[in-house]
Amino acid sequence: MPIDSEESSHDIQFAEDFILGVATAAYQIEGAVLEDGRGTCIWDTFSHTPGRTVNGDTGDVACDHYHRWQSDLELIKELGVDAYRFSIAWPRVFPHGSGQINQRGLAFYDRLIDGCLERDIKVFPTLYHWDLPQSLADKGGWTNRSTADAFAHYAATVMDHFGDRLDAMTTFNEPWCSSILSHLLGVHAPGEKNLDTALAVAHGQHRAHGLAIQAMRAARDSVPLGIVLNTQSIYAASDSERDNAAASRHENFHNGLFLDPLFNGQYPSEVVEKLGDRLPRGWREDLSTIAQPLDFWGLNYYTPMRVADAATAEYPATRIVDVVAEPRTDIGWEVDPQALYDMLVNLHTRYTLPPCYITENGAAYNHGVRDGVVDDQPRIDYMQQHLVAMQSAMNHGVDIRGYFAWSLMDNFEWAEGYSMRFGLIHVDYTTQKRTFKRSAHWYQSLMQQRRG
Ligand code: GCO
Repeated sequence: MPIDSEESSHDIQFAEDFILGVATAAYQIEGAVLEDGRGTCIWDTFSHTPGRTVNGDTGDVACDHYHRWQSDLELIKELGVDAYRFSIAWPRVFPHGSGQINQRGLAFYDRLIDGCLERDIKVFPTLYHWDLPQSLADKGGWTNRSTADAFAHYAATVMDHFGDRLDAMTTFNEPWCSSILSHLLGVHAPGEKNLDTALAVAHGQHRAHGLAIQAMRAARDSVPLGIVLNTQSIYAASDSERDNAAASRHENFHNGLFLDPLFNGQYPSEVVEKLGDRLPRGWREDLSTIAQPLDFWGLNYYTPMRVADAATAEYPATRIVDVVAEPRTDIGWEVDPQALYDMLVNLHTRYTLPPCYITENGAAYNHGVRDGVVDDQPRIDYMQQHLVAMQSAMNHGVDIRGYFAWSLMDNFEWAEGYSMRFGLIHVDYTTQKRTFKRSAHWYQSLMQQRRG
């Protein structure tokens, strides 16, 4: 069903308890990478490796949020949002991934979380937003089963310490990125290109997720727990039989490799048939640990994926193609809100899922400040269209409980460095000056309109 594109997001009647928020991630905004006992993570290593990021940008300083957290919380308060989604940096809590706890790391998140509560902002942390402690990476990272055990201990430690003040907690942010994009496609840290490693990392992260859910529930069973995925609508690049078959294979490999073990307690049968002998030994015994019941799941959505057949390549034997010219954002991602609707309804039909939060949605538009104003109308249009698509999916019966804009402010966009701006708030990285973009004022008005 086409979404009602005439509807404006200001017409959307959000339920009173529908959460509207903003999202960030530790390595993308905090900076202070050598401060207060923080250990090194794989993104420190990767971003300092020549050629890995645009302009050789690193997260060494980023938005200096580690020092500016109070004024940044004031900005979140000024936006009027209900909740703040951020990530806790594992290497701040356990500089080497396990062993000695870094009390100064815990203290930073005490300040941040207490600062949210003082401002009546709900707290939605993520445990792992890609900053794996380098010490663990040096011992095999997620391919080493002991890393999952260390993650579970980190999760239990965080829940023990902060659990009385959390509104939710998610284990992983986009495990597809921290397994496939990073170990098969080589784009993210550690920049490997090996299918066997990528599969072992994906499985290792799945097992870590399951162990962490068990450990956090044992520590405190009152906090809603979930995971954040970046499933995408996968479309065939043409109406040929080969491209349609390619889209089906890619659906299994891109989405099913994550959704199926987490929510069906098994890998897609096609993945087992084609790659089962390349999954880590004993993978079947881990499936029951992986498929822990969840209170919710998070969807990070930006753009669809269009694939064509790549017959000579190894499974899934697909290639991503750009067949739709416009509209695109400044990072080159196609703008297609219908694809958000399609995917939400498709997953709702095919899986038994817990309630959903849109944990990230936003766009890269690199408008600068002119006379104190950042006129980013395309970002307002993008968000408006996707909120309408989300509402249409909700009208179709999809249980969506909230929407978090990516991102609160411009930040380190991984391999793109600071060249791509996703923020509602502009950041001048030379002066660290924050400036509300027009989209921030628009989002603020959405909050005000909702509150009446
Ligand atoms: C992701 C990450 C964010 C990105 C954002 C834009 O979804 O990839 O969670 O860290 O910055 O999505 O790429």
